[in-house]
Amino acid sequence: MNNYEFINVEIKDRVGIIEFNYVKKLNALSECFIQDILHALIVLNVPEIRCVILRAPKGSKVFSSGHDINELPKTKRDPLSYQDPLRILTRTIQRYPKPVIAMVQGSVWGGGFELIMSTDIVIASDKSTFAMTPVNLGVPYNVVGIHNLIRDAGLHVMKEVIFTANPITAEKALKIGILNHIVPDDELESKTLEIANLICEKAPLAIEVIKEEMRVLCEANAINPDEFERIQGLRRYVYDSLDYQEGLTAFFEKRKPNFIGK
Ligand code: LCV
Ligand code: LCV
Repeated sequence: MNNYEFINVEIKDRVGIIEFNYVKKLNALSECFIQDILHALIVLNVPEIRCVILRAPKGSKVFSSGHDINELPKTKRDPLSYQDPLRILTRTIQRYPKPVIAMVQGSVWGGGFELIMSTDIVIASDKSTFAMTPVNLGVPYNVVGIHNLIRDAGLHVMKEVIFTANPITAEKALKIGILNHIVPDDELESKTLEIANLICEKAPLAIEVIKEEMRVLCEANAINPDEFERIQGLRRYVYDSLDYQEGLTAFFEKRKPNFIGK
């Protein structure tokens, strides 16, 4: 079960636990890391497993530093296209026939924020923080990603979270509906397992169909094809912009970006 390079998988009763083991890259959502998670989700999709937990190692300072910025295309390509590894992972989690619980410790950044938003239940340490960062890099976040973000939390709050890229506290994240529970670090594992084990006692087929009903209903948004293509055109203008290149370059040069709106 544990022939993975970037995760450790453990089974506790009927709970499958996927622990990140990519700390050297601060659990950045690199393709190789995501491939391991996707493979483990397939392996854990058996009747005797009733719930899956995604977690960082105990005591983690960073739950996930978000997209691996090295893997973002330099320009002239959508940085968040349908086949992007993170897009595949969020879709897989949302369609996964068992509840997926994010057990969060440490700071959550960018794509990591969307990753936890794609899970079903989020239980976090009271010291964790959450930052949505596309405007730090000049990234035109994609339509599905934005929908994942604004669906659960109010629009005004999410606009401030995204437009300022300021990390928010666990308390604030709980208040706006991003988190289900916040607990002290030393209670995080027991609280998460308590909820996971309660789910394991319930009817799995009913859970599976109700989860899928909720996904379908939440995604039942009428957006006409012309509007969608118009937005894609606007996004292309952004990821072809000098600002997008400046955002990436500034990150690698470890300096503040100087955005000029072109
Ligand atoms: C590649 C990294 C990363 C990283 N990728 O350690 O949502 S969107 O649109 O923005 C989407 C595109 C997205 O998710 O973009 C990524 C958003 N992520 C962030 O903004 C977080 C960026 N990272 C940080 O702010 C810091 O690294 C944190 C606070 C996570 C940890 O700070 P700490 O001082 O502990 P360093 O910053 O020194 O990072 C250690 C090494 O990891 C690299 C970083 O460049 C550094 O590399 P070097 O050792 O070569 O200097 N690194 C960190 N995050 N997402 N590489
Ligand atoms: C028939 C009952 C019921 C009852 N039907 O008194 O949402 S869904 O999908 O689940 C949907 C299908 C639905 O709404 O399903 C029903 C969900 N309801 C429940 O799970 C509540 C089940 N009931 C209880 O937990 C207890 O009865 C409560 C806490 C409501 C009351 O407890 P109390 O000790 O005061 P009893 O449990 O002794 O119930 C008295 C009698 O009423 C029956 C129960 O089986 C018992 O019958 P007997 O006297 O033959 O032992 N009863 C209770 N609820 N929904 N019958």
